[in-house]
Amino acid sequence: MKKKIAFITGATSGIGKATAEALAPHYNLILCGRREERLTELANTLDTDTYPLLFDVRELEKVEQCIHSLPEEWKAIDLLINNAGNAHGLDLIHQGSILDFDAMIDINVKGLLYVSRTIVPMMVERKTGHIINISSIAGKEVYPNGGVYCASKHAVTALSDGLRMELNPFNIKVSNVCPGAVDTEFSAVRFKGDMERASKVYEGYEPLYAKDIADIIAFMVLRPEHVNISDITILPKAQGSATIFNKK
Ligand code: NDP
Ligand code: 8X3
Repeated sequence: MKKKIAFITGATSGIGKATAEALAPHYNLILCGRREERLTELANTLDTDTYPLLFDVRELEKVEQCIHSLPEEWKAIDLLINNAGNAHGLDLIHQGSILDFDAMIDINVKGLLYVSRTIVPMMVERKTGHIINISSIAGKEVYPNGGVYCASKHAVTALSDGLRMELNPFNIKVSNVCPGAVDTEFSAVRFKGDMERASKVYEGYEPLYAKDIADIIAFMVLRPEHVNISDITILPKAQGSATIFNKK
C-alpha cells in the first residue's frame, strides 16, 4: 500500500528532524525549513520518499506558493506537524527586545497559522487528517523572563483546542504536544549562539532528547483511527514544573 504523507515544519534540527526519522518507516515526508543543506542531508539519510520545501514560516506568500506548488501526488497531506519555532531571548517584558518579541509571535504563532491556513482546507476537502502542534510546558505555565515565549506557546495550545473543535465535523484529529526541557538547538537559538549559556540549561540533570519526543509523536500517529491523544505533556524525570529542576 502507498505510504501516507506527513508535512513537518522545522525538520532541519531537534524535534522536527528526529520526528522525520521516527516517521520515515510509515510516511513519505515533506520536509520544511530554511537551511537547505540540512534538508538535503536529512533526505539522503531517510529510507522513504521525501520532498524538501524551503521557506520561512513568517512569509505568507512563500508559504502559500511552496505548498500550492507541490506535485498533485504530494498534496494529499495526511499528517501536519507544526513544529517550527523557537524562543528568542530570556528577558523581562519591559526590557526585552522588540525584535525578539516579533520573532516569537511571528514564527511560533503566525507561522503556524499561515501553514495551517494553507494545508487544513485540503484536509477538510478530503475529510481526513491529523494535525500535531508542538506547544510546550510553556504553553501550560508561565515563567518570569519567558513571558512572550510562554504567551506564544499558550497561543499554540489555544489554537490546538480551537482547531480540534472546529475540525471535529470533518474527521480531522488535532493533538497538542507539550515537551519540557529537550536538549536541541533551542537554547543556542534563545541565547543567540552563546553555547556556554545554552549548555548550562541542560547541566546537572538528564534532559529529554529530541528522539524521546519523536517516539511519542510516532506512537500518537500510529494509534487506531478512532483514538486521538489530544494533549500530552512530557517532562524529563528531573523536571517538576517549567522552572523546578532536581539538579545534582
Ligand atoms: P531547534 O532550534 O533544534 O529546531 C527549531 C526548528 O524550527 C528548526 O528546524 C528551524 O529550521 C525551524 N524554524 C525556526 N524558525 C523558523 C522559521 N522562521 N521558518 C521556518 N522554520 C523555522 O529547536 P527544537 O527542536 O527544540 O524546537 C522545535 C519546537 O519544539 C519549537 O516549536 C519549540 O518551541 C518546541 N519546544 C522545544 C522545547 C525544548 O526544550 N527544546 C520544549 C518545548 C517545546 P531552520 O532554522 O532551518 O529554518
Ligand atoms: C521550551 C521549554 O521551559 O524552556 O519550550 O520554555 S521552556
